[in-house]
Amino acid sequence: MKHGDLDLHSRGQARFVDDLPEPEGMLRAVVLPSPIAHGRIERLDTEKAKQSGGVRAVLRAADIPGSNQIGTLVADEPLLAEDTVDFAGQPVALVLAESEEAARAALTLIELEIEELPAILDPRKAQERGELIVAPRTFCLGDVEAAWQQCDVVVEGQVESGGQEHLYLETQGSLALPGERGSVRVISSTQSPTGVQRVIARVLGLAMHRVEVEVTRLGGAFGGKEDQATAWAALAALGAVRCRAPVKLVLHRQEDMVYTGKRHPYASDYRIGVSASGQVLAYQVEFYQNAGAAADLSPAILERTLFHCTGSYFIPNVKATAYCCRTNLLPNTAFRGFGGPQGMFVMEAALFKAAAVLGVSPAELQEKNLLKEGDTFPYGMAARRCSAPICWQEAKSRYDYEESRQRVEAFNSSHSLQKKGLAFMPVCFGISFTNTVLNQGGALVHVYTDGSVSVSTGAVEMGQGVKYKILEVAARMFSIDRGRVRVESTSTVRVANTSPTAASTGADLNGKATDIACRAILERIKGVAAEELEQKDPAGVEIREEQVYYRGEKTNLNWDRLIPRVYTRRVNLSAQAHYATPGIHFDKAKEKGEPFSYHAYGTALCEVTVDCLRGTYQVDAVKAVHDLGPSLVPQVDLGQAEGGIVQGIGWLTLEEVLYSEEGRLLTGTLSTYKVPDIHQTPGELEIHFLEGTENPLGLFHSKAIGEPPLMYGIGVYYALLAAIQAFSPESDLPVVAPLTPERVLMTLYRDRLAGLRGFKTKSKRSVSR
Ligand code: LUZ
Ligand code: MOS
Repeated sequence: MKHGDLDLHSRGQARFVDDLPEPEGMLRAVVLPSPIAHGRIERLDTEKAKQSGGVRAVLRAADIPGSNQIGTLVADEPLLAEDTVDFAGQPVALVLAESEEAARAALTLIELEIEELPAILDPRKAQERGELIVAPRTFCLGDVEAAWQQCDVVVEGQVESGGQEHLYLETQGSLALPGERGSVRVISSTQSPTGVQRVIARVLGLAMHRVEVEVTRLGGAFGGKEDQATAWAALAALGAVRCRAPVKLVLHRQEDMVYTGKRHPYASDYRIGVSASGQVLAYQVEFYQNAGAAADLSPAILERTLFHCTGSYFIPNVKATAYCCRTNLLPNTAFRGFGGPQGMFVMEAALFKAAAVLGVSPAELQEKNLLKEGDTFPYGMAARRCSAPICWQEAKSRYDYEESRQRVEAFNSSHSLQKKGLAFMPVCFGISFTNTVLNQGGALVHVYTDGSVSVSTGAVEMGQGVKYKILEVAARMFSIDRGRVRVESTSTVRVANTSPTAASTGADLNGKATDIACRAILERIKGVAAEELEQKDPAGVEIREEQVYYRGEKTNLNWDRLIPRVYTRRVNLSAQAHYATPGIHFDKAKEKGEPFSYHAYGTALCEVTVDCLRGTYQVDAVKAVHDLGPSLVPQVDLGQAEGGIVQGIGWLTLEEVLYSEEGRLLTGTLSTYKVPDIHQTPGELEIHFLEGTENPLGLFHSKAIGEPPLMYGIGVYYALLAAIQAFSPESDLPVVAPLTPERVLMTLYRDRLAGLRGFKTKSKRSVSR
């Protein structure tokens, strides 16, 4: 990793938005948020605030020159509130002042009166009241109604999964620099430079060519800056254009936690039908997505829940329905996995309970129903190059499942107040944006006359290491030293109409565009080399480790000598290229198609130990076999897998997003919201990249890595449930995440607690024939 930015990061020299040198006359912007979840604005008086020292302007919706609309999928989100507020934390006014202190002082002088309206927080209630952001969608395969008759056991249940704070190290922020004729240049901490450019143009009433958005790097994003960096960039740009001064808007940690949306909580109902031999014959599921107060990316996220509702399994009869429910919470947004984890979590709940009712281990049911080559997903696509069974078998043998199972059983029978649990988690994740249009990438490559190379793409570096993969592509294509290649910041001027760096596709889409651009330059370079060598056949020229060969023979030309010759002969040393994923399509009317370029597969084995006196637990091991194809940059892929797993564990075990009954976030600080630290990291965390596989559809035959490993964390939840079951054997354990130590304790003793007054447990029905 010598050519990365690790030296800058470790020395604190890597620059993020808030580290940029501050331009002369720069103003600071701060936002007045709605203090309540739902209400009608009766009065907004900014006069006193405007008179406050150092204040340049206080802006409200009426000050927006273009359209006060930042919604992208659905036009339902004002940049600044107009007549109503729909969630606590919603921006109502923007203060611009010479210092942050002055701006904050002015905030307290704004007079805001709101008549409170009832707030809906629960997605099921929202659905009952018809508060849906888009029409419900249903994916069907086979005929569930007919299939129930053939099942020997039919089991039902409810599942709840919670939100998750992104907690990127760098909070949301933007620096906006006004230019000539009302144009603006914005440095934004966004995953979606073009998305930000488009919205700023709309809000300011400008053509897109007057708005440049540039991103050097992000200090993490995890989906939280796919759509939700936009508001802060647009507010900074609005301030810059209105005040004709540079404006910086960077959220404090607590502001970021209180103002920005999170992973969607889901409530779900399922029904699963299994034959006596353990074949899952039918699965029906309804998802109630808590979208929050505006659409944001919720409909797309909901779609991915449907795509992954059967997880890593083949089920011949499926009916899955999904509701996008409008509530008065923060607009929830993209988060690593993008609705997929929520869908898979319910599938695993259904298998866990069905296994308990059948009296077999969940592993047996999981293995029996695992996807195999040619199986059809509910959306009509067939599983191809399906490595689900190999990964499962490899995990089973490599991690000594049989031995572990016996060891865990022996431990559990000899310990009454400590129990261990074991669970497999197979993952199958579709790679491509489910919105087909977004599956395109771009690159601009220059070779300078000294032989150094500059690469710009549409990909945003957010710590995931896409930069190193792009660098690797260019270095391999030219066969030059990695130190010769520089991967530039991402700018809408250099690469236009970019898709967000998201959906695990950043390296595939932009790496392939880089590949195409480099190839075009290389062809021209080879043409010149052939001329220089007085040879007829450019195809006979090859560059290997900076040395030029002709038909396998070393020549006296090398990269250093050749490139200036290309320039001297007036041949173009630059190329722009575009890549669009071939072969993908989806018909929303039929809910069938081939939405994904390919699927990522793998299996993890998870082990936990629960202290049944205290409810505390430790994650002993997560060991995964993951099919990645040949890794392009193994350190990057390993880092993504490890980080994803720990983040997945955090989502389902520790991280609890709580709101008051009035819809105010209660967990908006790091003292009330717990993310995993080294103590919650699995004692053993092992990732084995399956050997000998190839993915012809991926970058240098590799596979995308960003999101899939997060879902191995789901296995830790079911390992905890298995441990709880070992303590209090019953088939009807509630499936509510996060499974915090507090909730573990309540679950362990829920029979006894149920006798106490005022303590409610949900009763669940299971039907068995
Ligand atoms: N973002 C998006 C995503 O816009 N579409 C997707 O399908 C997606 N999938 C995963 C993560 N982000
Ligand atoms: Mo994402 S959840 O921005 O890939």
